Amino acid sequence: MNRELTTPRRVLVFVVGLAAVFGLALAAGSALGPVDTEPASSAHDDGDAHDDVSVAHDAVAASLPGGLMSAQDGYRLVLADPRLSPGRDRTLSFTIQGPHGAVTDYDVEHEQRLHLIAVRRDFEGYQHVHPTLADDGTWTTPLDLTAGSWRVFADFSPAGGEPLTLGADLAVPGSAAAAAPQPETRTTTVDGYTVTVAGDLTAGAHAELSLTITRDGVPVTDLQPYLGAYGHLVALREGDLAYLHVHPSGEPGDGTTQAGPEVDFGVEVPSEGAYQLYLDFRHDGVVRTAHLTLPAGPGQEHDDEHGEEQGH
Ligand SMILES: [Cu+2]
Repeated sequence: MNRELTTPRRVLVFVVGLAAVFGLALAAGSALGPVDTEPASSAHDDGDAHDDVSVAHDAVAASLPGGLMSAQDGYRLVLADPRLSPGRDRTLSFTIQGPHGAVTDYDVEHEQRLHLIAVRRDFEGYQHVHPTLADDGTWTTPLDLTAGSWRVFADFSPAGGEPLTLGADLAVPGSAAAAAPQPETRTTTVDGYTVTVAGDLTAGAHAELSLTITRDGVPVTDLQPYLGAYGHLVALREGDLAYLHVHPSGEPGDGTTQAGPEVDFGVEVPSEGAYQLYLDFRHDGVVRTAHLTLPAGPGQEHDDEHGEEQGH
């Protein structure tokens, strides 16, 4: 499953779409108009200027990295309370508002109907949890929160719809020292497990990252599947927390994918900059998260006429 990967063509669409939006938005006198929350299908009836803007908005929305917007394609992430007290097991409650009110039907993706990522904006806190859905469409989950500015991401597919990642800010009051994001970090240790990443990120180009897991210097070769894979990798861009959820190149039980010590990912980041990487992996029945940081170097020029889409 590589649905989260951005292909070179999508990057192109992003650039072209952005140019279209800026051009048209200038003409319309507003570069920051309201987010278009109409379903994409409503934007195709005729060709007047407003619809051109809507189409351009949709093109941009479809090709932006996930998580930058709280509303997209007619769906909106609404937190019951955008402020929560610091502490353990604080209850986050939210709905996904759709064209017909709170969404109650979801497609299962990676064994869950909705994945929620919570991260403090200085990358000092990170949780990947699976909230519980009530009949009325209210999701709830406990989170361990420290004082600071948090971002939560809901990664889901409304039943029969396209996958979406919506993001919302969550304030946790209290005195918090905002940490500087960790610099390039290619190896880290969590609970006695050492995780090392090989490979380099390049803006707008497919990259292969190989993450190796050892414990006490011994390669771990009996990773356990977690949500249908030997690892889940979330990449967050520094500066705006653009969200990329990446899955390994192979699946458990496919006959070729080994249960460690290496987990390989194909990933394409949309721009230069630093990316904070969080790898979830499961061993001895416990899911652990390793936090790594990689810079992304400049990419090659893309040619609109001759660009070829890479298959994944
Ligand atoms: Cu999940």
